[in-house]
Amino acid sequence: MTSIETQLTELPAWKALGAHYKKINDLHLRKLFADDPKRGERMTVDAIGIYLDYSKHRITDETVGLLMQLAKEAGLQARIDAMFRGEKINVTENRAVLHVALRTPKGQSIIVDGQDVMSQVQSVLDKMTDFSTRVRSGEWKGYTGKPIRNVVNIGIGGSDLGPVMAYEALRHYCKRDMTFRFISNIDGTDFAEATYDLDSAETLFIISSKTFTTLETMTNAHAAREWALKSLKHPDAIARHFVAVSTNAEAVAKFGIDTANMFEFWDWVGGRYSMDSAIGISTMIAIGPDNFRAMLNGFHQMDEHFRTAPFERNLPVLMGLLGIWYNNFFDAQTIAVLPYEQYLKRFPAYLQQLTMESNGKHVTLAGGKVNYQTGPIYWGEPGTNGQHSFYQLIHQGTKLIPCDFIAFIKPLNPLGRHHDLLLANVLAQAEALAFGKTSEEVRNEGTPEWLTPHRTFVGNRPSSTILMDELTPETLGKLIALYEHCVFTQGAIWGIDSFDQWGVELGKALAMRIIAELEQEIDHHLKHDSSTNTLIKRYLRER
Ligand code: G6Q
Repeated sequence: MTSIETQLTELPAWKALGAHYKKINDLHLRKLFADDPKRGERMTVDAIGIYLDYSKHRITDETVGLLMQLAKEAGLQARIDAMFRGEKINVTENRAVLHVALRTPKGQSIIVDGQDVMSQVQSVLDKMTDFSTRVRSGEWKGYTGKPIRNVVNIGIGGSDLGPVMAYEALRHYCKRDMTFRFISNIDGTDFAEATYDLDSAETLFIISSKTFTTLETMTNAHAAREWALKSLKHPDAIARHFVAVSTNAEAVAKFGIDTANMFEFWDWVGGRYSMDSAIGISTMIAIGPDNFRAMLNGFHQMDEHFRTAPFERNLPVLMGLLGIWYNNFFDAQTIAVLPYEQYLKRFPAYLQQLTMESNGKHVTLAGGKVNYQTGPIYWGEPGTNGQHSFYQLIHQGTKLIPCDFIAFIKPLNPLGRHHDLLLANVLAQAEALAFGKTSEEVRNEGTPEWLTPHRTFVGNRPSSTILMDELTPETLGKLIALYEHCVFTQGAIWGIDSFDQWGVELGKALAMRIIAELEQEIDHHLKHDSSTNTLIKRYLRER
C-alpha cells in the first residue's frame, strides 16, 4: 500500500465515519424527521439560485460534521486552490485542469506555462461570437450562395455529449428555423440518419475533435466531405461548409479545412469538461452568443461558489461528500439522477461521462491500488417517465440507490395543470422513498394479510432535491458546474486523477488490430483468444 492509500482509510475522520456508520445505519428517516421538526428547513442550502434539500439523507449533524472533517483532512481546499491556480493537477498527463478559465470573466488572468490563458480564451470567444452571428444572420453563405440552415456537429465523447445535451436542454432558446444534428457513432446509421434529408448547399459541418485523430470522428468527417462534394462538386466548397474545433491545427489543415475557420482550445481543457470551450460552437449558433455568455456566467457563479463557500454551505462539496457517504460506507453502487424537466433528457447521459470517466479509477495519484471504492455508477431518465418503469426497484428492491431529483419552479411551456402535476410527482417520489408506508398503515387500509408485505414500503431511501427557478442558459451552466465540482470533490478525497482516461485506450488499440484483420480478410494466423478468433472468422465468412 502506498502512503496515499494509507492516508485516506487511516484518516481519523474516515475511521470515525466507519464507526459512526455502524451506529446510525439503522436509523430511519421517519425518526430523524420526527425528532427534529425543523430538519427539512435546516438541512438545506440556498445559494446562487439553487435550493438543495439534503434533509432526506441518512445522516445526522454528526455525520455532516465528520464528512466536513474528512474533506479537511483530505486537503480538499488545497486541491481546489491548485486547480484554480492552473497547477498541473492532471498528473498522469502532466496538464493543468482549467475548464474554470473558460468561464472566467474578462479582466482576470490565469497563468499556465508562463502564458496568460485568459486572453486566449477571450479571443476564441470573440471569434466564435463573430462566426455564429454570421451564420445565424445568414451572412455566412454556403458555396452556392445559400445561407446555412443546417448545422451538423461531428464529434464523439467529450466532443459530442456536451453539445448534444446543451442543444436539447436549451431547445427553448434555439433558433427554430435552423436544424441541428449530431453525428458521433462509427455506425454508418448515425451518419445516414443525420444527413438523409439535408441539402448540402445549406449545411455546415463542424468537425469537433481535440486531437483531430479520433477514428470515429475522422471517419465521419471524411464521409461528410464526400457527401458534400457529391452535390457541391468543387473542392472550394469545403471552406464554406466545414469548420473545425481542435487543438491540432496541423491535422485540421491536412484535412482541408482552412485554419482561419478553426476554433481553438487547449490541452488544459479535458474532453468531458469542454462544452463551454469552442466545442460549444454548435450551442452558440443554436442559442446565440448572448445566451452562450449567460451560460458561461452560470458556470462561473458556481465556480466562485465552489472556490469560496465554506464547506458546510458549499453545494458541490456537500453533494460530493454525501456521494462518498453512500459509496464508501453504505456500499451503494449507483446514484440515480432524475430530472423532472423534459429538456434535460440527455443530462443523465452527459453526467455518465462526466462522473464515470472522471472517477472510474482504481489507482491513486501515487500509482498504488486503492483499498476503497471509487466512482459510483450514475444513471437516470427524466421524470415522470421513470416512475412507470425502474422506480419500482428504487422503492422496493434490495439495493440502496441514492437519488438526485432535479426540478424547476417555473415551466418553460406552461400548459394546463401539467407543471403542478409534474412538481407534485417529484415531491411525492422523494417523500415516498424517504418515509415509505408501514405494514400497519397498509393493514389499516384493509389490505389482506398475505398482500401486506408486497404493499409495504420500508422507506429510508435517501435523496437530494435540487430546486431551481427556471431552466435557462445560466441555470444550466450552474447545474453542470455543480456536478463538475462534485466529481472534483470526490476525486480529491479518493486521491485519484479525475482528469485522465487511460481506460479507453486498450479497446482502441485492439480495434485497430482487428480493423486491419477485417479489411485484409486475414482469417488465418489470428492471434487473439479463441473466442475473438472465432467471432472474427464467423463475421468474415458471413458478412
Ligand atoms: C473525454 C475523453 C473523450 C474524448 C473523445 C473525443 O474526456 O477524452 O470522450 O472527448 O474521445 O476525443 P477528440 O475530441 O480528441 O476527438
